[in-house]
Amino acid sequence: MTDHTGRAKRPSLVVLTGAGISRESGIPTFRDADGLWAQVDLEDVATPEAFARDPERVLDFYNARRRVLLSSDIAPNAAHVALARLEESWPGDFLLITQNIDDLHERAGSKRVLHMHGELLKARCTLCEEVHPWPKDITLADTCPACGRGPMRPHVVWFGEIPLHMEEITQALQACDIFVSIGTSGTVWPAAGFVAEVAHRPHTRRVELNLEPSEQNALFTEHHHGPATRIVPAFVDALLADVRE
Ligand code: BJW
Repeated sequence: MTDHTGRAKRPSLVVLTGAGISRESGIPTFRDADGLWAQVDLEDVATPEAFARDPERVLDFYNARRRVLLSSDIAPNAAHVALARLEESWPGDFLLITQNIDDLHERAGSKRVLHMHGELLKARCTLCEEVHPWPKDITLADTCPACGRGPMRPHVVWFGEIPLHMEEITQALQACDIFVSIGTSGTVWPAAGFVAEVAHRPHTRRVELNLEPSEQNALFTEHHHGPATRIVPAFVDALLADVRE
């Protein structure tokens, strides 16, 4: 249903977030100069082949990141909080898709969150594939609490693996009126292609909020560049004012 200007009355909103939204909370991104891929080779830690070759190295990488995430100095920032407020007040359908494996959106109060690259605080059985809450280190000696047999792996999506929740994501993208991308370089697929998927419908509003123009910059209809803690709350205020008009 649309109003007299042709705008949807209860617009459907999809938000995609990446590592940039959590950087000001103290969690490093991947591809910035101080990012994780400047310290370790992704081929050594973020592929199924790496896990098969040297599981201890891969477990160490994720165990260290899990300990950082659970340390007392990590907390959601103003951008996470603004998105939770947006979901709470939004009059239409709302979906938050995150590429991040941290739980800062949930800690800020977001409810409808899909972690397409998995979750750091969960572990998955390599045999029965059951997923379990796992707020501690994963070791080679750990076995699956469900089947009692399988060694455990981080519940994350490595290169060459299929991201999670793709059916639900595709449906939401097909129905959305507004697509907002926050803090992602737009270099990792399929997330990098979401803006192109919604751009097939020319009237979809496509907003990029990022420190700098991303790889997909040209496909957005609107750009706001700067740190997430500044530009996300300001954008959320403006968007909510707009739908209340
Ligand atoms: C700020 C900020 C601040 C900083 N405020 N902003 C050739 C061509 C095309 C595709 C491929 C290809 N070869 C292989 C592929 C596919 C491959 C891929 O994309 N490779 C590319 C590298 C080319 N993709 C896959 O393999 C995926 N699977 C797949 O495609 O399966 C096939 C399939 C799909 C769909 C249906 C059916 C089948 C799996 C990808 C898995 C990605 N995994 C990782 C690691 C695991 C989780 C973890 O360890 O945390 O996920 S890689 C890493 O990159 C992580 C991230 O989620 C992901 C995206 O990174 P993100 O979030 O964009 O971070 P950065 O660092 O890149 O960018 C941060 C941005 O923030 C920057 O722009 C900054 O400027 C900005 N920023 N500070 C605002 N304060």
